[in-house]
Amino acid sequence: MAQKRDVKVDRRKFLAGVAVAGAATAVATPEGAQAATPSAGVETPRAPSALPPSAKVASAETGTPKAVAKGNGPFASDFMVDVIKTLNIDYLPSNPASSFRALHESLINYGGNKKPEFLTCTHEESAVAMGHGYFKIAGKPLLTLCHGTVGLQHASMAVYNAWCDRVPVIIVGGNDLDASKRPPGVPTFHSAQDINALVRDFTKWDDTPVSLQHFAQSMVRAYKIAMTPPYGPVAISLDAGLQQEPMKNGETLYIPRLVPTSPPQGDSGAVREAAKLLAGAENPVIVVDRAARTPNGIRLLVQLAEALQAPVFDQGGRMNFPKTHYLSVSGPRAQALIGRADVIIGMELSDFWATVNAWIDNEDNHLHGKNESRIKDGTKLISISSVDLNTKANYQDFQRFQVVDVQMAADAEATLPALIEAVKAAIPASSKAAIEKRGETLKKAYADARVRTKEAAAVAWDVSPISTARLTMEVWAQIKDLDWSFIGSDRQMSNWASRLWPMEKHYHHLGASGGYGVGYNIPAAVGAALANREHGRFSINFNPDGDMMYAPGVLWTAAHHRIPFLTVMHNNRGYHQEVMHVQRLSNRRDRVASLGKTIGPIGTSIDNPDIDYAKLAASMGLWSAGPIKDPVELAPTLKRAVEVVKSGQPALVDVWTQPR
Ligand SMILES: Cc1ncc(C[n+]2csc(CCOP(=O)(O)OP(=O)(O)O)c2C)c(N)n1
Ligand SMILES: [Mg+2]
Repeated sequence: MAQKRDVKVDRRKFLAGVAVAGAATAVATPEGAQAATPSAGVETPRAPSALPPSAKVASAETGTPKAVAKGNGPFASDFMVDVIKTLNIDYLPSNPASSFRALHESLINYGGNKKPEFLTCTHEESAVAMGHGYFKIAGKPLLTLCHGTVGLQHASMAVYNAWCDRVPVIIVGGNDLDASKRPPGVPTFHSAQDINALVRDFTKWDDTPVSLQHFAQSMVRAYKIAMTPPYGPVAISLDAGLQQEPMKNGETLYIPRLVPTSPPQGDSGAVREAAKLLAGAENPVIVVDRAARTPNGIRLLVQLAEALQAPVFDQGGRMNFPKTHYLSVSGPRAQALIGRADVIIGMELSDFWATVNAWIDNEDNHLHGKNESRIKDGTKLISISSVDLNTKANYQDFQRFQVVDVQMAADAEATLPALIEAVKAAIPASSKAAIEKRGETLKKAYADARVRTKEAAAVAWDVSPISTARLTMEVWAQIKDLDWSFIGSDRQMSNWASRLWPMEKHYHHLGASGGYGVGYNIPAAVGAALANREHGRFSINFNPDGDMMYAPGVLWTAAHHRIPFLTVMHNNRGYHQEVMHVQRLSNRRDRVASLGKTIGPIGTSIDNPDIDYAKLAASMGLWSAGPIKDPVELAPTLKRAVEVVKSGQPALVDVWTQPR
């Protein structure tokens, strides 16, 4: 067979270790596999479903093989593995399924289960969310194989979260496309004419390759599209037949070289206009959400902020700006500064409207909420956001419409170098003293705000269930001298970690799910911990109870694959967000919320019986402790848990907490 490929990248030789006789070549198959595959040239009718093994097959599967068998390859799915290996993807978290059995078999037997390594997942949603969390640490995507209709249906919420959070995940869905060859029964239920339709509204791109060459192009294209800002998920539907067949004699295939696409940069005229507004502003404010795509983004934001001595309000979609910097603002102080601003630049915001407008839910006589502008008349707004290039019609993740004066459909990080230069050039010498004074005022206000935050954290220090601030600081005391990475979300814990911990590096805070689809936190934490593992970082996760119960099986994945991280449960024994919603409506309607037999309004509590998360974790092989209700017990237990994690294992400590 002629094998002409113009690949220059490093990959396994397709025919390595195989005897080549004349024009006919064969790939060595695992020992004993011969009996399970039809011999070359013999037409074997396709069986309707799995057959009982023949004596020959049974002996091949259970007995000691006598000789190395010859297969009838090379196999199409081996070539697919060659393609995948050029993309430098380290892991493949997946739940196994027949629709991609050929690729699965090639990955572990032909590909040696390396780059990517198969990680066994107990739910497709967990597999995709692992890729989501992993990316935010590693800056590289993972690949997830999904089973036709049902696997992709399970995966879909995680794909949506990745879409909203602008994170690339690559999904290959197995599908038995050819109805005339499709095995009857189960595979038909799991097949569709177009499985990608399930996720098309919240993926950047999808394809259904119909040939091996098409597959090679589609995989490389998918990778490039996913990894071009704005990042996002992509899906490839992969026909089971295409994977399973031997390659055609004489087929000439190549793997396109992967060359990254550069991100879109703001138009130079718009950059100059924005710089002029910022340089001339009396009270400029910088608001960021997913602006720092890489560690360099953090450095660039510091440069811009310092050039202007402007406060930076980090909305927390990523770790954008060091919390330890005196220009970092948050909470009511950030709102007050926005109220005084004459120029506001928003970078990669998911909600510009809510940045400059307030929406008040529980006001009398405003059944649909009360809207209020947060800004002065005439405040100029500038936006740099690559998501303007990524909008689709159906899902409403683009938020309310906001009029903006200078709007760049561009990547903020890629635009920052030009913007910083333009701002420096636009600042008149006469303004330098005023800018410096602005910085001095902000420095003092920063120090005052730190004191107020610490005072607030001390409130109810000794209560049981334990205050979220106390828990946050008890954990901090145990990890502060380590190279720590906060891989969970602190949104439901009054953001105490973001308010109190000295977050500076890109792996100190990862933001949240993006689409607010609950069930993201624990699998994303496992994915992030996986990415931290090779750096020897200590991964720390706070996990809400409701989130944990969507798909706790990912704990087993962490134990099985030795992914070390510490999960501390924020176990408020309920869906507290929804407690507040039902309570709010009851208040508005002047009714007492019905509690039934629970601690919150019916339908919002997770108690009676209380879930024992330590036992749940222990059942899946994790070291665990709790439930801890007395704050005095936290320090010694957390100390032991930290030692366990340092030894390379996952651990979970269950803590009964205050609601927020
Ligand atoms: C998939 C999904 N289902 C339901 C919701 C609605 N929801 C929003 S917050 C929340 C409560 C989650 O409970 P938990 O994770 O324990 O957090 P808590 O509010 O108690 O801190 C729910 C159910 C959602 N956002 N996503
Ligand atoms: Mg809860």
